[in-house]
Amino acid sequence: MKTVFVSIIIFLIMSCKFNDKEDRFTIHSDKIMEDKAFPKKAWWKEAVVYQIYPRSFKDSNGDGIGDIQGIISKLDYLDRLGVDVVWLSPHFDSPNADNGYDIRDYRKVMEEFGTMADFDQMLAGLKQRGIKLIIDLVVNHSSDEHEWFKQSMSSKDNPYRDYYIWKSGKDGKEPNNWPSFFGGSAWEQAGPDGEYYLHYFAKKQPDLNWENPKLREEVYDLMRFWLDKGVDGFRMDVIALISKRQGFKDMDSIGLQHPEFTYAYGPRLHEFLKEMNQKVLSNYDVMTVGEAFGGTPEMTMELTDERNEEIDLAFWFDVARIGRDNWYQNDWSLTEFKKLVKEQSDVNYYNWPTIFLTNHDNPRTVSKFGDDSPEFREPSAKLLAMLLLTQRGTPFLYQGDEIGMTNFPFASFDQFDDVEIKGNYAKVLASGISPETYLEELNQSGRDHARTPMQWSDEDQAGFTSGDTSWLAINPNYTRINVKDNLEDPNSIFHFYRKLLDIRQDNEDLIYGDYQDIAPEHPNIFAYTRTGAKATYLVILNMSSSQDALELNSSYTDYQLVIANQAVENKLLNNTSLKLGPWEGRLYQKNNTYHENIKN
Ligand code: ISL
Ligand code: CA
Repeated sequence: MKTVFVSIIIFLIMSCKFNDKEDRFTIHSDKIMEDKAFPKKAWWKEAVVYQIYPRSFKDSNGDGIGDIQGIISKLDYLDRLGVDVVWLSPHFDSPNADNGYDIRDYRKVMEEFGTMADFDQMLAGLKQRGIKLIIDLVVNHSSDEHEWFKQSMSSKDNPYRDYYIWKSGKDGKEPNNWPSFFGGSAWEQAGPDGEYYLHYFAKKQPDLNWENPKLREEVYDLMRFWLDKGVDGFRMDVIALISKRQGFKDMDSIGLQHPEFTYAYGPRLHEFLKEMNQKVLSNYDVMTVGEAFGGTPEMTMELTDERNEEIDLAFWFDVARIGRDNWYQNDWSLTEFKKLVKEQSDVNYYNWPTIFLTNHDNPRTVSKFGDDSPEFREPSAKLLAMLLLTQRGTPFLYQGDEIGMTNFPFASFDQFDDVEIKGNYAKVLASGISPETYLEELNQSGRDHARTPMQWSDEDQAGFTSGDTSWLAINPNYTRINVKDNLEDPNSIFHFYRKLLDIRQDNEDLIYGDYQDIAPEHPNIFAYTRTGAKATYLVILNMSSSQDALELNSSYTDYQLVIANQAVENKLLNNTSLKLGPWEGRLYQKNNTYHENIKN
């Protein structure tokens, strides 16, 4: 009996699999779906996010500094591109010790950026276009010019004293050997009683004391202030650092090399985030994404597992920062990169990945992951767009990447603005690195690369400002790399992003489908599939500046070409050995239809 039953099953499968009628079906039984249990849908899983660094996006009043009216003047541009969410880097009142990541008043708009009326106009303008807005929540630290800190510093028994972290020195020195990320000690002496306050970042960024329930309530209040204005969520700055290890013990030499592992994922992090979710976030339909460097993928998933009710998404930096050791950019291999992408995407049913290759703290995507030479900048920028927009997870794009903006040619240190670069200068030289070497390394890894003003046209100042200077030098290549030329050229990087955004938003299986790297060991080609209920997609990316080939097994036939960054002769994939040109990227699709009757 059993053999009869088995042979029926085999017959069924064989007959279906090789049935050459139009309505042939691939075995896409419920079994696959049960195993993978279709992820729970959410708008923030389907959205593509575009990060704006307001200081560098668009200046409307000629002072050389980007502002909110400048953003408002470009809302139609964002709408045309087709992004769903804008992540706005800090827009709050700040002395700009760290370009807004040092907040002086959480309920006021930075003067250079405009007024609260401007902010409300921008928010309304985005909503009219169906674009959501998430803002930057910077609550690991504030500015030292915040009223809370002025009070806290004034005396030991001031009611705001414990809004920050104060310790007595030890043997006339800092309380312990913890370093700041921005050079020097993480402790600074201040106030009438000679105590030290903690600052993981610049001296002007004192860390807030999350052990203090009153401080936590202040944070929840300011979150409600912006959510009640209609903001759709938060990107949470260095959120994994808010719980401090209360022993404040000295670090050993290993810890000192990578302080982020000592600073991140402290003992009460999950407790604080659960409280924040319970008291604030759970009352709104919002999206939250935490900046979570300093942990493993498993630790990151602890933050975003929906059963834990903490935050929705997290940035895990091992992909975007591959090869990085502080400011050093070491070589890396594509196979290593693909392993990290798999780790990032291998989340369980209750998690959802983020996909990003840069942000305002990192070099330009095409310069680090592509080839920004005149010959290959365009094809490689388009190929990277395919990578970002066909992966499983929420893609985060960074302003300027949609036109292939490149790193800036820094020729001297005085061209840098970044407090992290300046703060580490003395420490780097003291370690025996020459200024030339540091400059060379920073020309690969410096944060200012991503902060040079947006290049809108080939006019003066790249159309960024009507003034004759801008707060940070504009890349001299703006005459050939700018939005205006991109909009006018149907084959531009911009229009390629726009088409890919359309394709992604129209094909649910590109969003929710399973991810499978089908050539993990290939040294130059990144090839993977995305398999969903209706269709299987095949993405083939030659991430090298030379021609290469990929052997596919015979199951990859009858795939239709959807889009490619270079002309492709045969739109139907029916041979199994593929030759790809330098930086050639292709997206194929095969529809999986299956008979309803087969299921019962
Ligand atoms: O990696 C870093 C520390 O070694 C920095 O590039 C960066 O500061 C870190 O990723 C944290 O970034 C966030 O917090 C900083 C701010 O300077 C960054 O711009 C922000 O993204 C302090 O608020
Ligand atoms: Ca301005």
